[in-house]
Amino acid sequence: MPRSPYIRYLLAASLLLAAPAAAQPAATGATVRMTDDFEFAPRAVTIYAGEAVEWRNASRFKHSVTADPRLGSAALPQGAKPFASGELQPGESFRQVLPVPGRYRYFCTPHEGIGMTGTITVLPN
Ligand SMILES: [Cu+2]
Repeated sequence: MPRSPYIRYLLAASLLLAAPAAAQPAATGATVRMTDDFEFAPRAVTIYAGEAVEWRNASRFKHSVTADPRLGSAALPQGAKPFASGELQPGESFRQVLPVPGRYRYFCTPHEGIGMTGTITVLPN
């Protein structure tokens, strides 16, 4: 049985209503480069709650973004979920939305021992 034009209209309208939430990614509050000198640059960034931080591996080496206290010297505000990029190849990037305000300390798994760490301050909005 063919769908009536009215049903098709309802379907189209519901898709339009659903679209904005799915199509609007969180704003990028800060971008951090992962360098050949085994550093996060800048090492400390500040964003507002609900924004994303984006990391780009701009080096010749593999790096990671690891904010999980079970895996090393990371620290998260109360109620924040641990996150980890896994291994990022040269040229790859990783993005994390942070809805919980507070101070985050993260590290690079292969280079934590030589001081490749960073902090994020998430301000309430
Ligand atoms: Cu690294």
